[in-house]
Amino acid sequence: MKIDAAKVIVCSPGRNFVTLKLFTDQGVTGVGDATVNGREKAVVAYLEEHVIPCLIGRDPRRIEDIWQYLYRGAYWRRGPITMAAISAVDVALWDIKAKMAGMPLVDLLGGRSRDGVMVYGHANGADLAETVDAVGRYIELGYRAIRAQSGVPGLAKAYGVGRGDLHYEPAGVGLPDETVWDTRKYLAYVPKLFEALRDAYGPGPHLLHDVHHRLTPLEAAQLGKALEPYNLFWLEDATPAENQEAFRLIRQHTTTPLAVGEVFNTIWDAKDLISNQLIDYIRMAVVHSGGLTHLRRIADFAAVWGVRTGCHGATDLSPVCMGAALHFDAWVPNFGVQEYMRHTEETDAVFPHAYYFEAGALHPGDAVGHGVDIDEALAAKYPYERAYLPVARLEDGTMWNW
Ligand code: KDG
Ligand code: MG
Repeated sequence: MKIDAAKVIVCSPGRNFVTLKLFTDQGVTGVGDATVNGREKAVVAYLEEHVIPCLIGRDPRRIEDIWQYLYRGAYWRRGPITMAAISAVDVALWDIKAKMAGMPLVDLLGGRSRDGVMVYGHANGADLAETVDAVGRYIELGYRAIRAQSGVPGLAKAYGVGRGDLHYEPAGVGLPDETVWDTRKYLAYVPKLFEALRDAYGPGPHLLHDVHHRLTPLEAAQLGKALEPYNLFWLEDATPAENQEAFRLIRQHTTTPLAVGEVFNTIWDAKDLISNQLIDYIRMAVVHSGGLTHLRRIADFAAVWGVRTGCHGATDLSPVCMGAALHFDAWVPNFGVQEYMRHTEETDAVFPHAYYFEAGALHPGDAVGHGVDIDEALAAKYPYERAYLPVARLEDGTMWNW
């Protein structure tokens, strides 16, 4: 059996997606997501110029060998572009293997460990009252876990506050939007938000919050401590994690559970955080961490240290990534939660999928493979548009972490 062709499809049904489709001489095809938000064309070139020529003629059943060939063989290892390209190949190959076996992918991974995958939705509002209402709407929709983000008094824009109730999309067409950040205003406000949420909805719902890399380790420790009375499910990306050791300081001061990892690419980015038990949830996504082959290893390593998974699932991760993630989540023994930020109707139409939402959980469905495809004719109607994530500056103009 041979891979006899490969195609990279770029489309923008509301936002940009990069999809790899692999073809075999036996007529079985597989698809993988290769989207890196705001740097899409870099992955396209990496795949087209450097990966696909090495794939043609290879046996698609040899997933491990192809993974090692692309990782070790590049010499210049790791990084988001390389690992997204490897992931796209890996997920397409698992899709092909599961289709050949006539099984949903979860059955190849070891079978289901649970009936549904608990997801958290994104509630947000321009102010405290709007955010409290938005959380209530998610509870009515059946969500058991909800991320709450709110506009901050005195700041014109805040991370996580979107344009509508059920959709939040940070990337914008054109050059990067500039936003202004002030840590003191934020820190004074967030505990009030979670106090109001617990007053309104009691101890039942799991509540989550994403700091989005904005704080220093000490400020993160202060926030974690201030939020302890409200029993968060997790506090995410409290400080930038290039320096894994930075989380030790946060950990020493608070028992609020910590989640990190959406921007990580390999096990090496998380090794110290996990083995020193500095975090509770590892957020790496199928698309940005080398696919299922690598993510499985990270999850097994995390299980040794009592760390659970909480895969990134923002809208820039395409339905192909979501499909693969749900098969992984349904299997992985140390599952925590899966992020679910709904795609638009246009995106859902371009990527027909077997997964569905029911009672606060996503279900991968019973289709063979990972259950997600791309409608190429429809995709062609939505050409690529250059788009970027926003950037952040402090009030005096200094660049900060968005
Ligand atoms: O591309 C960046 C987004 O995926 C990110 O800003 C979303 O932080 C995010 C989250 O937790 O979903
Ligand atoms: Mg995040």
